[in-house]
Amino acid sequence: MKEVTLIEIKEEIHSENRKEAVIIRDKLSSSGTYMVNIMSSPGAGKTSLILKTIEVLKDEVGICVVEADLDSMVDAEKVAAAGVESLQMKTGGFCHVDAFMMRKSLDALDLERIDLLFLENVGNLICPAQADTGAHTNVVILSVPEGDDKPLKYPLIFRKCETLVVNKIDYLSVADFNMEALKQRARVLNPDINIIEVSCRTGEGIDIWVEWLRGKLRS
Ligand SMILES: Nc1nc2c(ncn2[C@@H]2O[C@H](COP(=O)(O)OP(=O)(O)OP(=O)(O)O)[C@@H](O)[C@H]2O)c(=O)[nH]1
Ligand SMILES: [Mg+2]
Repeated sequence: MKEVTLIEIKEEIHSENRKEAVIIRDKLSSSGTYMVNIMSSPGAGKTSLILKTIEVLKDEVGICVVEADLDSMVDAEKVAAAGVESLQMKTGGFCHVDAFMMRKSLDALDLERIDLLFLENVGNLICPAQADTGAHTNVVILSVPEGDDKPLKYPLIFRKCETLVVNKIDYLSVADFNMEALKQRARVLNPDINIIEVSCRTGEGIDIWVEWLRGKLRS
């Protein structure tokens, strides 16, 4: 009988990715660029939150947005129309961004001019949670219409994020959504999680989000 050779591909890929992510974070830090990785399911409001942030911070700090999508330039064009540099990363079917993809994007950017770099990750609550992109902070957006049970179903992404933005709170009056239950479920997974409630439609809570970002940029 022959011996079976076992190669742990998944662990090897993750470990290579982690090393690359450390290199990216160092590179960003040395150019004074703070990177925010924004994750959510499709349509929760990633682009909307980025556009709202641009409205407030555009004249204060140098902003750039890396948009990751399976296909299309739709979101990058919205960012460009808002007067901010954007880069569209077509993942060609990949359901998340990893550090190697991020490295390619950074090579195309002049980091010296960028204080705040957003990555809008691919819309997906599962795969993006598994890869370190090199970002300084991870943000997850959950929108009210998605339901308050999502931390129970997709725990990893809630464990990996520093901040949970609950978007579309303008729907609260008509939705079957229990904010306290959501917060409690998120805190069981991640006791230090920072939770910010916003509506990108009405602008409610955006000041709190922007203040949190300003604090990060100062630190
Ligand atoms: N009512 C309401 N609608 C919102 C809010 N935020 C975003 N939307 C709408 O929700 C839809 C999706 O928002 P996007 O910002 O494109 O969501 P996304 O997460 O970037 O979507 P993908 O990039 O496709 O994953 C758009 O029609 C927005 O106008 C909000 O706070 N309230
Ligand atoms: Mg988008």
